[in-house]
Amino acid sequence: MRPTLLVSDVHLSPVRPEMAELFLRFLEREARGAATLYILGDLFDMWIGDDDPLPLNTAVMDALGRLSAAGTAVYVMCGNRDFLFGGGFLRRTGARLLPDPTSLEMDGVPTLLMHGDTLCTDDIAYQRARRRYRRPWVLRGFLALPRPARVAIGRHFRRKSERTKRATAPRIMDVSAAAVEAALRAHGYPRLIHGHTHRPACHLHVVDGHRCERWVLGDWYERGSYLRSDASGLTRVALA
Ligand SMILES: [Mn+2]
Repeated sequence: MRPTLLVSDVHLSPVRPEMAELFLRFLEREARGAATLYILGDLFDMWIGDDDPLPLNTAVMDALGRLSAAGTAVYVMCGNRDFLFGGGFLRRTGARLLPDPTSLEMDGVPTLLMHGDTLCTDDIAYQRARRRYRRPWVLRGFLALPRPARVAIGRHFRRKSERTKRATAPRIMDVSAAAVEAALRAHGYPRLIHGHTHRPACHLHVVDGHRCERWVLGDWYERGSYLRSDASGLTRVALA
């Protein structure tokens, strides 16, 4: 049986070319042997539409396309940095969009997949802003703008988000225990996998008497990592 691999928060950006190289190598090597690759959000640091001609974006889309064509099923969930994937991206990559949350069975274990930002319910300002800018008419209006305007707006929001991140207490930006418990309860336990917080770990939660695991994926700012699921369970693998 070929394994299932999961990554998130690769945050691909031309400012980190060595991480882009590492991710492209991961797609050519480790991911080739996988039955399924789940990308749980924030694959790109910024996605202003499928028509961005950035060489990095096209290289990654084509590498995902080759991976899909070689027989690995690729699923992409939107993150808070890249929630504007459209038909162009999906056709070129052969990937399928994965709703957030998605619950499925992974190697026999019922598992809930999320990006993770919706679990950070103590960050009230962020949740309010998220509801505002994810309205369908806002997204449609944004995508109708000329590309340079979208790039400028995207950069503005990225800078703003980095400023807020520095000014907000780390506890506020982590997931809330109540939101984790509610998600596990709503989806029938016992395992949740998410990214977003960049705090890789495996936490144990007891929810309504059920022992649950919460696996947090790591980011790819300084090194790469992924989770691998097979019949023996989940393992975290670090890339050099
Ligand atoms: Mn995120």
